[in-house]
Amino acid sequence: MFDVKRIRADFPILNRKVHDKPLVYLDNAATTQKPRQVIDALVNYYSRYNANIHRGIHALAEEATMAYEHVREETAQFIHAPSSRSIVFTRNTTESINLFANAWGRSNLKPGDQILLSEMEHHSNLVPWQLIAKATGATLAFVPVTDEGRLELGALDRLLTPRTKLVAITHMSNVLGTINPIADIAQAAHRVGALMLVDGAQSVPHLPVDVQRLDCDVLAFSSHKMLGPTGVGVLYAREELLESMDPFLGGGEMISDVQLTASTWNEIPWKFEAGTPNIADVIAFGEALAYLHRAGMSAINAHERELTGYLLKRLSEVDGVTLYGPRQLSERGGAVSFNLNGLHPHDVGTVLDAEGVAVRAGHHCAKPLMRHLEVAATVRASVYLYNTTEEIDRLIEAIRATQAFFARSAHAKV
Ligand code: C6P
Repeated sequence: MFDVKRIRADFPILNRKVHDKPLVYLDNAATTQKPRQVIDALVNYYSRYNANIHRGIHALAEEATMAYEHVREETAQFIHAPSSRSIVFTRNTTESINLFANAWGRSNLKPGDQILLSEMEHHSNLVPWQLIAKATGATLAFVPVTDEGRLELGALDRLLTPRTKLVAITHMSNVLGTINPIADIAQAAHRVGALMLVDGAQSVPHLPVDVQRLDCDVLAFSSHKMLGPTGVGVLYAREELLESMDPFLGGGEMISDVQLTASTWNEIPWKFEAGTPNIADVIAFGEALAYLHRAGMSAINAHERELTGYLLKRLSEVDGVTLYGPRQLSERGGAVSFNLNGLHPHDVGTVLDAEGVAVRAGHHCAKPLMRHLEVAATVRASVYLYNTTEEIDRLIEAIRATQAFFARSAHAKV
């Protein structure tokens, strides 16, 4: 059985109060909380074997190198990558996509080529492509979003042409919660000879993800959204692709030989990890992966699905709530956006915070999608493995308190 009580006991922060109320943390799509195993790994590294990696011949350097490289293996296993040579550590999803956009895009795109994105992309999977398109003369095209918050997949036939060189799409929308059928999109992309890049920032933390089943060429995700520390991202790319690409950043670690006017490159994946990496946080990320593996990604997903169903049901019972994104649980994850009639999302977020409930309110770094939804912002509650239905009840009570608060102030103004 999925033992939420036992899981919660591993997260010290969940015991704290906010504004004198027990914290209800429902901002997991922004970043997740950390179990003590991850926090302890950081303290253990700095207190016992802090050293630079790959360079030293002393015991500490060897231990740190072993631990860091072991996490590369664990990361490969977590997403079912055939080899850890496909795993590049970066700072976050944003950096992973920028790395790929620059290292691959600058030498593979030319005027007339097309990059196919979607209207529901986070700015991290949009702005890097705008920059590369400008630099190379390639153009951008977009899969539209339907009124139900799904991708309009029927448009793929029209949008995918031999000019399409890359399809870059999110696996799960951080606003709508929509889970996109990546394997189908990848198949269509490959039919026209395009590569498939997946933004996995919201999916890898919540679903079992298998890069071989998805048949994607590239996958980007962030440690901090899956119980790990901030400052660690992952770029997975097929080995041949990484082999064929020039480095993005130059400096220490990423070279094989350096002459005054030219250099040769280290093997993959180190060719893409210039300078001293984020050793401590990568090692602690390994503890996050182990934690998720022990809990079981399918069990986590089933728990979240139950919470999401309950959250959608309870929200739809509240008068004046507009919900965004698909209702079918098989098509969505646990990031749930909504608005309350007549209330600004930031005001809602502020009153919820006063009740001890942490949600996000804003454009969620998806401004084109906000324009499509014809809103400036939404309130977003997002669940994870440690959340409970009682916490969702607290959210609903807090929403009703918010409505009552603003109804009173409107009344007082008259
Ligand atoms: N979304 C949110 O509150 P970074 O910041 O690089 O770790 O992740 C970027 C990113 C990329 N793609 C998707 C789908 C995302 O949701 C995010 C991060 C957070 O929704 C912060 S804006």
